[in-house]
Amino acid sequence: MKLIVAIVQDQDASSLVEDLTEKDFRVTKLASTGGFLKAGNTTLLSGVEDDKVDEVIKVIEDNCRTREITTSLLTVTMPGDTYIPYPLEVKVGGATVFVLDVEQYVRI
Ligand code: 2BA
Repeated sequence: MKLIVAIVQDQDASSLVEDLTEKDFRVTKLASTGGFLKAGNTTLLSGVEDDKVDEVIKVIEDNCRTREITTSLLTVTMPGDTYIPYPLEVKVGGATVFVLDVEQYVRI
């Protein structure tokens, strides 16, 4: 068995969870925050049989889009806490996916 950890954009999360559950995959949705942008994103956990991993990744691909995001990060440039915002363009990926081996899976 594998545990799929997928970090996706909030906008894509609902349709992705819907598609996964429609296909009988179990999924847990967590609210998360990206370390770089410090903006909300969604982390999904899904435990699946080894032979289903590709199918889940395909569903993720079908639902998640790459987006250009313009944001403004704050930086401290002066002693005395002067904050200067500067615009930053980043391409946020459709999804960041980790596939981990599961040692044991128990449902009680
Ligand atoms: P954030 O850390 O908020 O990153 C958002 C986007 O900012 C990233 O998109 C990337 O385009 C850019 N970015 C991140 N760190 C950067 C850096 N040091 N320099 C320049 N640009 C940077 P994605 O790569 O698609 O990542 C989207 C979200 O997925 C991330 O949000 C983070 O929450 C998660 N993530 C990505 N890679 C990860 C990893 N190796 N481990 C854990 N979480 C990861």
